[in-house]
Amino acid sequence: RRALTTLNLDDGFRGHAARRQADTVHEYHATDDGETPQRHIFDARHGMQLPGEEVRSEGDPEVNDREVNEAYDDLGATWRFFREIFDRDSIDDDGMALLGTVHYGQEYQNAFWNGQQMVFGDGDGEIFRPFTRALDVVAHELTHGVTELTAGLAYSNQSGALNESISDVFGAMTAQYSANQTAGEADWLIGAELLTESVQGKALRSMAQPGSAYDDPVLGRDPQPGHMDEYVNTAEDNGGVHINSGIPNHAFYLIATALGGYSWERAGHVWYDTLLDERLTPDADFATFARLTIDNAQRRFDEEVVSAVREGWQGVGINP
Ligand code: ASN
Ligand code: ZN
Repeated sequence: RRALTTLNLDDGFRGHAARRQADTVHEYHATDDGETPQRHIFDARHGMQLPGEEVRSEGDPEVNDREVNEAYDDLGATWRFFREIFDRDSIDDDGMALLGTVHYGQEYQNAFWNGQQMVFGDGDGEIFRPFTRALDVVAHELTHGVTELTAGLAYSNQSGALNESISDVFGAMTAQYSANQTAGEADWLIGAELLTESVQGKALRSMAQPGSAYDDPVLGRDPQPGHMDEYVNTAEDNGGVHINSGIPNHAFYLIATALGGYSWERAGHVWYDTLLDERLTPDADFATFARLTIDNAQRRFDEEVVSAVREGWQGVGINP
């Protein structure tokens, strides 16, 4: 049985190989104006050499390949979200080029950030659709780049689950921003567009109800907890980084929906301030992150926001 939230298969190996192959990317230059993204989309043509052949770059018209155009549009929407809401110009806040490879591997059922670029598989068509379908997943991968260059949260155990959760939080907010949805209107699902009709489930993960995203004969049941009482101690998946991320995911959901309005207006700023907070060290655990969100809520907002943040964490069993 393969946990859908793990979704990394033997990605440790693949990610490593991909990283070594990705040394041609330095030739792509940053934008100097901060007004547009600098996107470069590549086609791996079902191989695993990265980045592959460049098929669409910034300003080029649409091409005759759905996944290429989706990667281009979704990376653009993610860039705009970070730029317009957090005044961040790309992954490094210095106009870094956004490199995305599509049609990676054969029936590859995942997407990832390899330290230099984003990579998207096509799925197998039976369970998964191409991973460019889901804006929240594209934004999730880009956010791994932001986290790597800011807090640098270590990718195991609680700091790894925080790293994963931050990608889901900014992925969900990007999709909500793009659809102009309030916290109350949003479905808080991650990757809803990826599952085919044959799967008994709604999405890869649910921030509103972790553990409820799918229950399928092939995939098994969504293993995510939404409370510290159900924290999963496991050696798999780097200590359950895609599993226990349900806990901070649900805290963010509780806070954003309690505050109402758009999630990025208050909860999102608290999370972004915390991600950039120099006190957030690479080995931070949930409680440390939670305390910093309270402090950042205090710095930026009023007591209503501070209370909502505190109560959100208490709702998942963390007393900051
Ligand atoms: N899609 C996964 C993620 O971004 C890939 C992985 O586990 N490395 O977390
Ligand atoms: Zn991730």
